Amino acid sequence: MIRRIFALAALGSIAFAAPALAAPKANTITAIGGMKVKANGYVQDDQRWDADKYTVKSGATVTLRDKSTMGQPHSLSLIAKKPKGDQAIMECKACGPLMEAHEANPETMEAGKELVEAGADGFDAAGDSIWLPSKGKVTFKVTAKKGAKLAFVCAIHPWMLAEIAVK
Ligand SMILES: [Cu+2]
Repeated sequence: MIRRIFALAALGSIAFAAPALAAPKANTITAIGGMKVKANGYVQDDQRWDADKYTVKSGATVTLRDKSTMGQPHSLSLIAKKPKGDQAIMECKACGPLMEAHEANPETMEAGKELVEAGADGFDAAGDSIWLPSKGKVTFKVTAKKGAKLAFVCAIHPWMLAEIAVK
């Protein structure tokens, strides 16, 4: 009986030892996830960034990659403040103007303008935005000062909200 309990305890520890989500690669932000549809049930779109918060040094170049599976583009767009609550998130007041600034074509989902600079050069102000084509890889420079917190959204999938902490 004692032996059996030990065996169960060992199994339990194996379950707990399952690998946690790998930490994102330094200076890299990746779009991941896809969509699941249940007939007469739901649509579950879990396209997302691979972390909620990234820490990047002021002046660093960040690589943005798409590894999501729906064949859709994304954008990394700085916003003044992360919206709170389902409705505010889905309404995404910033998203329409961001799509316009990118000269996005809603039919082809291509951007006429891949980089939108709102403030000074580089990413430091709300409205700075870069387009990430499906399966693409682009880079941008974080020029905000140390201590800044840059909230960002994907203008196409407004629940893709995360933050860059500048160190
Ligand atoms: Cu997106």
